[in-house]
Amino acid sequence: MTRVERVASRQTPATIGMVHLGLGAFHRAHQAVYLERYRQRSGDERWGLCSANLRSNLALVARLRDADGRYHVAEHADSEHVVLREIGVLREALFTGCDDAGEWGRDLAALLQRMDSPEVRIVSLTVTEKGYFLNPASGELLSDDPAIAHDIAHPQSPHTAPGLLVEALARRHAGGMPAFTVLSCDNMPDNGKRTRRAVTDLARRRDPALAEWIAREVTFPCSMVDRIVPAMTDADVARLRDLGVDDPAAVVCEAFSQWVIEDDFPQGRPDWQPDGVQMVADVAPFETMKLRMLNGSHSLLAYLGALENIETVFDAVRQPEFTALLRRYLHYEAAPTLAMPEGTDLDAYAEHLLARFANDSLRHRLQQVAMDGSQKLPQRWLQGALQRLESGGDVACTALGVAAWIRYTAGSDLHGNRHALDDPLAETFAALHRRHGDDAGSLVQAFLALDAVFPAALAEYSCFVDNVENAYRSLHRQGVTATLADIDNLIR
Ligand code: NAI
Ligand code: CS2
Repeated sequence: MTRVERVASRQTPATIGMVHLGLGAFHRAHQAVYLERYRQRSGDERWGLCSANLRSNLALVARLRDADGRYHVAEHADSEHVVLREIGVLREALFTGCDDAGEWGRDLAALLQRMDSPEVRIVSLTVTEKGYFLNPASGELLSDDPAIAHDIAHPQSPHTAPGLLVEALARRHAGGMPAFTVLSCDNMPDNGKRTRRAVTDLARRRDPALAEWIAREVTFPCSMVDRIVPAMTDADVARLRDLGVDDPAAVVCEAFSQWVIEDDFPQGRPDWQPDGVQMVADVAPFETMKLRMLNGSHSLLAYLGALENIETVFDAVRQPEFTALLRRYLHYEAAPTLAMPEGTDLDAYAEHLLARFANDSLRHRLQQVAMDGSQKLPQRWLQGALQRLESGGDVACTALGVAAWIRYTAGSDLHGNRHALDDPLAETFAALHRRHGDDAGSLVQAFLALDAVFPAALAEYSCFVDNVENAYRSLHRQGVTATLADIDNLIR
């Protein structure tokens, strides 16, 4: 019997003080929840939300509008305990993407007007790692990407998040308004610095004086964000209905939540520390820890599990070989690369991660985690692996992970089941698989030469290259489970 705790939301409308770009599941289960809890506790109604989708899911925006922005978050500690939280802090839901008629920007004017209002002091983002249009390895703006090229040519009707930020800041600058703070909430290393890079590089192409003003006046604090929020499935919607919540805009997530933010908000911010937000001077240790340990483990499960047609994170960690691999990766490959503040217990953090992955109420599909590998793996595996190799350590688990990822990009599992490949570099990968076919040696070399993904120095470690090749052949020869059992024989 599931024990349900219901938390209602107050009716009073809030003033919109924060605009969010990327009205996805994570935003609704993380930033919006912290703002709702802050509002409930403090009574401060100045931090209502206007949230916009720039790309997908017009239907969600319509549903939220029909519900006056109200929706529910089901926070599961496990399948026996759930907190059903009503969210009322979302005051405005907008869509600026391309609609079914092929029209872009239906709410663009409304969004830019909202971002130009003096009450708005923070603009946050969850637009996925690829939504910043930066080269994942070098961090440079992808100025030849068609979407960025569009925004360079049509700066007043932007399609991208960087384009939108530049246009909104240009209007505030022209109107003599103070800037707003830009807060990235995506899983990227130095996410604030990278967002600053994307915005100032794009602004410089438009007007160097504007770029200077942005560099001087706009802050881009970094943040570490953490809460597992799987994409909703029909089974999740039905489960909520059984709990008395009929809400097509609802989200399901784990009970755990963390938000560590660099405290750099000259225009002000909510005093949300009592609601669980950690304000710090330096986010980098927390960010790197989470990206390498949690997200690095997720990606290991995603590619190795998907090759065996395993569906969810929960299904994968129930297999002892996978949990053994994660323990080895966490304790001997990821943790040794981290420099944490005094008193941080990485062993306890690792064990807590395994417990979170074993949450039986979350159907977190491996295919969702496997998405956008080219954008995710540099910060999850590759920078840490290089550091480890430079200090003479071995990276057996990472080498196996890279081999599994390369095989995953062929678009099928080891049993011939096809899967969609959702990645900005999907065509590049398809061409490499066509060119190199079953020649594991040249295929692996070709992938490791992709400088948009792999640091060039990694391929100079012949032991790493050999280990990836050996693992790739072993996956083909004997499958995932046997390869996991045989990992020590594969590694030189
Ligand atoms: P989602 O699929 O529910 O939403 C993705 C959002 O990104 C949508 O609003 C979509 O319109 C937008 N988007 C995608 N590509 C874009 C682009 N090129 N330009 C502008 N907008 C774009 O995914 P979800 O779960 O909300 O995750 C989004 C991001 O949040 C992740 O990529 C990650 O960086 C971060 N995150 C997610 C967590 C999770 O467990 N779901 C946890 C921690 C961080
Ligand atoms: C996941 C993350 O889809 C993915 O890539 O690894 O979204 C993960 O669930 C979160 O970062 C957890 O905070």
